[in-house]
Amino acid sequence: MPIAVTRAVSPTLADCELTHLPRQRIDVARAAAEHLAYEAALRTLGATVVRAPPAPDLPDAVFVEDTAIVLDEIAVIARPGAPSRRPETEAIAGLLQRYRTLARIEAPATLDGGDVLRVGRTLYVGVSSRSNREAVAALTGLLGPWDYRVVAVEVTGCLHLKSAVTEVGDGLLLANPRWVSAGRFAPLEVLPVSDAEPGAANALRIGDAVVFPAHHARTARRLEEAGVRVVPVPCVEIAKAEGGVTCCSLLFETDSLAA
Ligand code: CIR
Repeated sequence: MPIAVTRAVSPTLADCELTHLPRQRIDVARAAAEHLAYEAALRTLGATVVRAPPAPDLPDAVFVEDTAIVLDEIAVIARPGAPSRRPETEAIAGLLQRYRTLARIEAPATLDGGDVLRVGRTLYVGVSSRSNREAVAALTGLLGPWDYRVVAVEVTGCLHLKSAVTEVGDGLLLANPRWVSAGRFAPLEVLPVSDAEPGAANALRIGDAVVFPAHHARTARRLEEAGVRVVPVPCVEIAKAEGGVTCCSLLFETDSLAA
């Protein structure tokens, strides 16, 4: 049973962290509507949506992906690189402990979940403005009891590793090769985003489909030509907050009805 943990758009979203984008006016009501459409898309793909308690005073709370890495064996509570985001993790830890044993990333390590791309038993970890090499070492240590391969990947020009590359099918990645070196992922195949859509590499895979921003139509066409089923969602206001489709959920399998 796939679970998708989400968290409501905060009324303070306009005060979000921004790193690579200029601040634009964000229509928070519209962002909330986009988020509802996103949750509906997750449900149509078979996920049970479990909402974490809202955090109206935390502008970036909707981006739950950054607060944890949930694997089959364990959930690792992140230590977000932006200090303003660290208070987001406690409520998520409280929720995830119903499903998994917890471990934590501790200082001086900083890690945003958006920097962790799992492909099979490999975790690619972005070294970015949010996540550091200490986090790569910490994750390697925490996951020692299980057979994961942890691979550091340099990220430049965008916020997170998953802004630059995501998995869209078996053995198939979608990437912006300007932000990450495609060779790092060999022998996986890499489908490049359209040059006109540098921010289009962030897709959320569920089974044989990807949830994907409707405003990246050129890259959507490339995905469909590659045989990937695309489920478009509106994501314009969320994108102004430097968020995308992976950021708004924590997806994992459970056989427990703990929710
Ligand atoms: C931030 O800068 O932290 C938020 N405004 C956006 C976080 C997006 N998260 C993600 O890509 N995983």
